[in-house]
Amino acid sequence: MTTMRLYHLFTILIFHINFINSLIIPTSFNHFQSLFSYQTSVSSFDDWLSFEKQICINSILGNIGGEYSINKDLLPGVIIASPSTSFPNYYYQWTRDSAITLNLIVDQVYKNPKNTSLINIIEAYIENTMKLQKIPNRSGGVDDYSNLGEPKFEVNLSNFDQNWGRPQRDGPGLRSISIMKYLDFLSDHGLPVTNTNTLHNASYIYHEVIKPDLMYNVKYWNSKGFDLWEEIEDYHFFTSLIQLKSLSNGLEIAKQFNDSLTFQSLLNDSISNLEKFINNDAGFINPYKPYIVSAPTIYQNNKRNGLDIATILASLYTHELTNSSVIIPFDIDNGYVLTTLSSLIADMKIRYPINLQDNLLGVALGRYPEDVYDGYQQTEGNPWFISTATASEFIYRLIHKLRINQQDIVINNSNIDFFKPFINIETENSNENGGLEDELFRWVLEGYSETYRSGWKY
Ligand SMILES: *[C@@H]1O[C@H](CO)[C@@H](O)[C@H](O)[C@H]1NC(C)=O
Ligand SMILES: *[C@@H]1O[C@H](CO)[C@@H](O)[C@H](O)[C@H]1NC(C)=O
Ligand SMILES: *[C@@H]1O[C@H](CO)[C@@H](O)[C@H](O)[C@H]1NC(C)=O
Ligand SMILES: *[C@@H]1O[C@H](CO)[C@@H](O)[C@H](O)[C@H]1NC(C)=O
Ligand SMILES: *[C@@H]1O[C@H](CO)[C@@H](O)[C@H](O)[C@H]1NC(C)=O
Ligand SMILES: *[C@@H]1O[C@H](CO)[C@@H](O)[C@H](O)[C@H]1NC(C)=O
Ligand SMILES: *[C@@H]1O[C@H](CO)[C@@H](O)[C@H](O)[C@H]1NC(C)=O
Ligand SMILES: CC(=O)N[C@H]1CO[C@H](CO)[C@@H](O)[C@@H]1O
Repeated sequence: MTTMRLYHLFTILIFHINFINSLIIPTSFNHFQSLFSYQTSVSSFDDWLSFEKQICINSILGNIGGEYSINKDLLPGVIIASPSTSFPNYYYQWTRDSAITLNLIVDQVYKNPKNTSLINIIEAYIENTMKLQKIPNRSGGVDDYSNLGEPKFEVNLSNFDQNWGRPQRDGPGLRSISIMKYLDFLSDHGLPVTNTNTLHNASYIYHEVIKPDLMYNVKYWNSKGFDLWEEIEDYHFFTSLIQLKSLSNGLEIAKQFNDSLTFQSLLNDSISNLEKFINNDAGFINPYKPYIVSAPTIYQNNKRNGLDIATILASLYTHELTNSSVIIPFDIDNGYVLTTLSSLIADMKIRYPINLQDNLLGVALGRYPEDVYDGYQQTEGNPWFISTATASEFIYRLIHKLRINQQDIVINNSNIDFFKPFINIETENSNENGGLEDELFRWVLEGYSETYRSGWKY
């Protein structure tokens, strides 16, 4: 492989990122400003980025009860999906959305540990969680923890009593991941709990709020439930990976709080069983598919081909930017994960009319190929910001991971579908061993090589 060819790879990777971004970032800042009537002097991408970041954070905080809420009636710590109350009515708190949002707020406090406004919001959310965890609902009762699979609540902290796709078994995992991160934050900064009246101390939060969610994962990791899009009942790669992350972080925190060895080994056993389930038994890995099959029973019933942006979301969400002592499989550089993204792109490039224009700068992605939800009702599927932005974040994170670790780039049969558009593999491989069907295709760019390092100059 020549240096030229390598530049080609990086150039196209970077172009690809820009192309994806051109779909989510307005190409003209002026247009953007007039659209939202913000008066600023945005002059460069970096300026735009910090400007946009604050807008995003403020918009998120506007949807959370507390100091920054746009609706002052909203109870502190209640996170609404949207202020929209009709067409569609999203004025509810979803367990999953709230937990993921809270995770981001905890990241903000990590950057600004003295921000008591944000700390109050986080602790109010934990208090609300503690209340909701104690109420039986249509997902089940309190004694066997089954109520914790409830996906959605009214904003006044009462049950949502109408029909819904329930239970959704990723909720307790997502919620505990975020609250454990907050306890890590307190411990890293040597800070006490602020709201000692109801939350007392970190140990109390661990025992009263986190542990029930861990118990839920211990009991139900092997049960089917509804997916993150709230449509199908099955095992779900997203849900399983979230549960594994929650249990693994849970074991670490159980040790920190000197919990019983019995409980630690209960977690430990669930972790190894769930890991085996994810790698082998669930059917996420299928000998006939190069990508991860998101919901294996639905796939076996020929209802779906198994591709879903939820797989990419799962990989991103369970693998942090920083080193973690907890190792979760299917990191962003895993061949199955990479091939899931390239297969989604290959499908949606020709599926959605917006991607069929001339001079297309990128591929706008939807949730999954068979999707018929238009955002309000079932007509036809379409690309979504959440999916397209996820692909973009994924590629940034992949490059970041390779680069900071100076990690070898190994292109082989496990990930060749992902890399194929970026390099001229056919030419490369047209020597004595033949084409892409070659069973032992393997090409390595070593992380310490000059070619590798000079490639990052883009
Ligand atoms: C706390 O964070 C919010 C959101 O980023 C910000 O608007 C506010 O100014 C911060 N407060 C302090 C005291 O830093
Ligand atoms: C909470 O809100 C729901 C939906 O608006 C309403 O039906 C219920 O009566 C309220 N509960 C309380 C305790 O206010
Ligand atoms: C935490 O608070 C609980 C409830 O007030 C109390 O029983 C417990 O001793 C406290 N634990 C620590 C480590 O302070
Ligand atoms: C756990 O036990 C260790 C060793 O006995 C002790 O240093 C530590 O403070 C304990 N942690 C908690 C949260 O009680
Ligand atoms: C945890 O599980 C692993 C794998 O099953 C096992 O090797 C290890 O001994 C277990 N550790 C504890 C503390 O139970
Ligand atoms: C992450 O771990 C690797 C391997 O253990 C180490 O070389 C690297 O310095 C660590 N990075 C950070 C940011 O801690
Ligand atoms: C491809 O390379 C990766 C990373 O070295 C390895 O984990 C994987 O097993 C390889 N796949 C094949 C089919 O050899
Ligand atoms: C199984 C169970 O306990 N269901 C409860 C769920 O919540 C409603 C009220 O919102 C109760 O009436 C049910 O008994």
